[in-house]
Amino acid sequence: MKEEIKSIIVNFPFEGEFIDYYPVNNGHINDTFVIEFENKFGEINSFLLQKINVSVFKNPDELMKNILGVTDFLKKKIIKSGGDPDRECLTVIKTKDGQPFFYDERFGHWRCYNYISDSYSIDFISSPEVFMNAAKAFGKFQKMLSDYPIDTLYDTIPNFHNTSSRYADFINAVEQNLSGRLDTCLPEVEFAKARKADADVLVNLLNKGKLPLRVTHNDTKLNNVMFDKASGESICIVDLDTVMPGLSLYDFGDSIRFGANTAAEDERDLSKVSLDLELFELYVRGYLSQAGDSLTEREINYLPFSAKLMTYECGMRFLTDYINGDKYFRVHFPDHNLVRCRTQFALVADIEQKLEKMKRIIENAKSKKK
Ligand code: GN1
Ligand code: MG
Repeated sequence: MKEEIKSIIVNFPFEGEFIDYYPVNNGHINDTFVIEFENKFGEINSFLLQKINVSVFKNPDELMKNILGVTDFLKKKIIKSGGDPDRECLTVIKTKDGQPFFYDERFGHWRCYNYISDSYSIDFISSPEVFMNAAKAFGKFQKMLSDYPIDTLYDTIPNFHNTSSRYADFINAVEQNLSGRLDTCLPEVEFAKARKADADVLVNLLNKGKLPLRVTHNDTKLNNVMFDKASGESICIVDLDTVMPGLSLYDFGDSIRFGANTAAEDERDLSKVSLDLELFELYVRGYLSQAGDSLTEREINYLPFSAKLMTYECGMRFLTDYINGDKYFRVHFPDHNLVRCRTQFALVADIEQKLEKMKRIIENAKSKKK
């Protein structure tokens, strides 16, 4: 691998001597590495090198145009407000030829970002404040992009959070049973089918003009926030591949799905899976403190439902991929997608029990704002 990495990085304008690389293993789609160079003063400079998964992101030119547009826009705002654009926003490092990624038939598509020094990301909530900080970061991200020219964005993955179309993909997978695994996941298939009506709710509201289309992140997992090592404050939102026109509810709901679950996304012991209502409340407060003024009453009212819907959608995507034979998400063991699906569906069932309480939390947050 080191030889492959070396052949790729010579195409980027790095200074110093290439010292080492190591993989970053928390994504299910792209391959990510930290690469290190030593300069003549003996200092180590790090960068992020990423292989773009072009079977998922089929048009890397459009993908990178979105990212360059969004990062340029964010950097201007960060500078205006006195922030540090290199630390609070990703920076694409272009190739020696000025291209946003390097392509070679043998190696595929590779891009490079600055590495945000003295920062870390997490897969689990270490303290409630951390989740509050993540909520503020995603709320602020939403607000900063509220006047981004939405028509200039490409759909990097069409119908990404169109849950009606995700449902159709799922039914299609069941009918084709490409992997022959259908008989190993019948209860999960029934669980998904029983909630078909939910799949259409937000899509219908959007189509009727009752929910506004916004520029959204669409992959608001906790590990897509970088935190400052010294202060623990959130600094920067990363993984901008799916920044596209979408609903604010997608971003809110997906954050809850991942961060307010008391268990990991692929926990096998389903008794550990539940929605932590305190974390939900903290996220609501943090998110609304930043994005609240720009959200409509209806968006706010649908926040609890969005947590259920995004968890259902994600579970259904894992199940679809399991039935299709693990073509989309990276898996680390044979039934990984089924395990992930079961965890998501256990969380959906728990959210269903807690929806009334979640609605009360929203009412409470709204009355405090008034
Ligand atoms: C994928 O690769 P990662 O972890 O950033 C997926 C998300 C899912 C998530 C589930 C482009 O994100 O939509 O919610 O896995 N990204 C894509 O963990 O499909
Ligand atoms: Mg992602």
